[in-house]
Amino acid sequence: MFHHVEPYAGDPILSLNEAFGKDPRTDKINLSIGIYFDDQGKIPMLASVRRAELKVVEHAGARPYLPMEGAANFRHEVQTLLFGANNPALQSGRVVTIQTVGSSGGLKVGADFIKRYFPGSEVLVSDPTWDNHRAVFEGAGLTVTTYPYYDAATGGLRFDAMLAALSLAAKHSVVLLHACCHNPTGVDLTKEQWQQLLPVLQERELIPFLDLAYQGYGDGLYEDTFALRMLADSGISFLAVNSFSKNMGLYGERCGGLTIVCPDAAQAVNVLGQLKANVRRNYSNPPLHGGQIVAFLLGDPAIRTQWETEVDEMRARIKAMRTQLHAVLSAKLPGRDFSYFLSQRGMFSYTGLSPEQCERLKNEFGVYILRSGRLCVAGLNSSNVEATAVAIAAVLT
Ligand code: KET
Repeated sequence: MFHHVEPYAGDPILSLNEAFGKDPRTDKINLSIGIYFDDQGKIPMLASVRRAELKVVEHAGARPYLPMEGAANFRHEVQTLLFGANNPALQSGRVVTIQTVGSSGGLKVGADFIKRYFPGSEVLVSDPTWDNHRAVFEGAGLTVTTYPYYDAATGGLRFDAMLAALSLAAKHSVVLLHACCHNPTGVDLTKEQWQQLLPVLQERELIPFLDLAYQGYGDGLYEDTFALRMLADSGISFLAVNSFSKNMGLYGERCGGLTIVCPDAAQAVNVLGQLKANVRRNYSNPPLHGGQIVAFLLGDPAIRTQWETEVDEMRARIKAMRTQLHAVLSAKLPGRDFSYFLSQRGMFSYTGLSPEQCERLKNEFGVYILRSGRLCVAGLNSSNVEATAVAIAAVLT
């Protein structure tokens, strides 16, 4: 019956992470998947999340289905986290948010929405981007192409080329943008560059689709929403997904949101209705537990403040690891420029290592980074940063 089913080649991130799990070496180092590990090499259970979860469990009762769009308190807290409580866009009723199965689920529901109402639109993603972006949009039946983004020569942004390409994009093309902490490069637009991008998006009537998977890991929980707030202020319509996998450590709970900012409240009602219909025919409604932890945490001022401090600490630890890796590598290979480790932000650095060098890192040193050269800085700690630098220096010489 299934002889025509071909083998799955695996996923470049998840399969490598699984390979790491099976590697018997005790000194192996996992810098593959985008997960934050603490200085002991463990995924932290944030104290704020633990407190919120205990409260949720204490009050837990029957487990009815959630509505298709998710829990009202979760959706409300997401909106205020993304836009600020007094944002006029929220007050006008033109912003709709649904609770999704991680931000991945939000991307898929958003992609299905685009396919249905803008069937001819192409999706433009940055070159490079998270591998799954292409997979999700193509899986929804859309055509995906790239716009210039990363400059391998400088380790920076090809901003002029990006603007030029988007200025030529067809009307109603979807432009996938990383709101902060670009994955895989760690290279972000500055505020000024976002402001320069805005008129191009408006003139071409492009549909921005923002991915905010790393809120809090760039410059701060509030600062990292700059692009969303700027677009909302401009009156432009756009989609955005956000995630609590990384900033609350709730990876396996699958807590995310899809938000669509519409021209007015009347259109927002219909957009929300179609998102609900889409959820219904995919998975009916999202799960309850993780979303309630998120909603409780964000709604409790004391626990929320504690969480904000914990996010600040995670961000600071990553920055400290960047500094250490840079220092050790610069000392070992004085002729080379490793300043990209310092300028790139978020969980990842793009090392420029070739696939062969990445293979050597894995096979000879047990250091796992993606074949693209993406290194998860959040997997470094005071016990493995030196060994990582030694291994990188070895494959570079
Ligand atoms: N968007 C981006 C840009 C992203 O890097 C991830 C996860 C997600 C969305 C999905 O997050 P979630 O809300 O958990 O569905 N990225 C890491 C893990 C993965 O590939 O699934 C990674 O790049 O390693």
